[in-house]
Amino acid sequence: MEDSALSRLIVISNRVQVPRSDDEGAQGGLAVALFAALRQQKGIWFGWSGDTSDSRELRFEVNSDVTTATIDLSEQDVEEYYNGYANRTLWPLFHYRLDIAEHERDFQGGYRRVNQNFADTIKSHIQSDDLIWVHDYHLIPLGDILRSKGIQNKIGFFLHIPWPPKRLLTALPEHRELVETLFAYDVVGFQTEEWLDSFRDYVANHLDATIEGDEIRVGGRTIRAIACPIGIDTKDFVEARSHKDAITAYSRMVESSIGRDLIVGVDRLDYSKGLQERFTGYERFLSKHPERAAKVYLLQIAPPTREAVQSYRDIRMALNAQSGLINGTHADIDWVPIRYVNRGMSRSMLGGIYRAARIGLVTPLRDGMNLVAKEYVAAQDPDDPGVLILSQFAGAAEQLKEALLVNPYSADDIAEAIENALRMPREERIERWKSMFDCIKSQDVNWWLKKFINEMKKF
Ligand code: GDG
Repeated sequence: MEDSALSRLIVISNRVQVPRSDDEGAQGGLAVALFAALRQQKGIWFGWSGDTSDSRELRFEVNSDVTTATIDLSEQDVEEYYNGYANRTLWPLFHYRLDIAEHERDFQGGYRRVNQNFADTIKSHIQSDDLIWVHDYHLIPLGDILRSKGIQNKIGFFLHIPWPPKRLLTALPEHRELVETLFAYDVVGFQTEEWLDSFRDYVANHLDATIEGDEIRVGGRTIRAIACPIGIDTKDFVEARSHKDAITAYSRMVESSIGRDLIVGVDRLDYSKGLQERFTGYERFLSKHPERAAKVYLLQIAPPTREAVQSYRDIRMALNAQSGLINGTHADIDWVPIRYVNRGMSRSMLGGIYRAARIGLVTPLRDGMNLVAKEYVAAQDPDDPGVLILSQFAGAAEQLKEALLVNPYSADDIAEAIENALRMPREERIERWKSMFDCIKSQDVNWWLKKFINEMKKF
């Protein structure tokens, strides 16, 4: 095998989506991070095109120096693999939502079939010295399937979402088979020490693993399991402050906020993001602090996602009702407490909006990392930064300790944090912001990429 410094990187993820700065919509942090990774290192990004058809053709394209290779999925694949096993079984279970996780054999079959199909399609394009990096819960068994087809390259896997505690995971009927497939990889990465601990706890108890430092041995295979928190392209985000859309968005926010403090939330419309609890917490704040009425407002940007799944349609309806009720109860003739925007903004506009906000309200009930928290910090004015209110259950809380950390289930906690943030003196805001900014600057997306790839090379 040649020196892996010269290796190509083959990134495999569910969706391939080349981000553009003028894109309006939640591309998700994964797409932005993977694109940045591939711009650094020559390679191919392989995955689903997002289109549905019965074609099995692999299409290559080059976009901004990144080669993408995509395939379509059939309607049945989308239903069973994507809407089914990925988004109705694994996503809720890994976000501690046992109550809505569905367990259907058809979903499991579709998941296996699409993973097989990915492996069959990519196999002939793999060269002997390529590094292969598989991403996220959609593709857990892919490495194992590639090994069964004779692929001996170094293969890494990174999980973008939380790893649940072992008692929760055992609710998945095929938990053991699924976790065993992870031992086909060389390196398995998690966002935080907490998710890594849960993984180690599971394999020690259910797979009789031998654990020595980062190395975990099960049967005849040893993997390195590490915590490797994903970052944002901090430099790019800071530079984007001067983009004309960012400046326009900033001015629009400042002009429409006169005399009012802006609190901002930006999330894909997903039950894991804690939007209902956030609205309840904000309403508690309004009720406890009538003197703040008309002096603040919450801008919640929440582009809908995964609308083929019922639980996502349910949360959308619930939030429409809840925001309407809060506005109906508290609004005045010249003030609405919540501006609830159900569509995406361009990334540059988001930068301007974050910057104009006195508070970034990021309160997921459970989140692998949460990049919005980091983007909010990156966008702030160093001389007069806003305050980040962050859920203690977001992976980002392990790094951003100077945020105001809250329990997102507690309306009182959220209400109190909002009041504390509004009262926080400038010196304290600067001090907290500086230490968070140092963290996202040193542990940015390039740091994450290098750290993971170096782990693969260590083997
Ligand atoms: C998964 C994990 C982990 C949102 N609204 C708009 C928009 N966004 C962008 C944000 C941010 C991204 O989407 C969301 O990233 P998050 O990290 O917050 O959440 P997930 O999509 O759930 O991502 C998560 C991540 O993977 C990476 O590992 O952090 O825990 O769940 O970049 O800015 N972008 C645009 N318009 C919007 O309206 N352009």
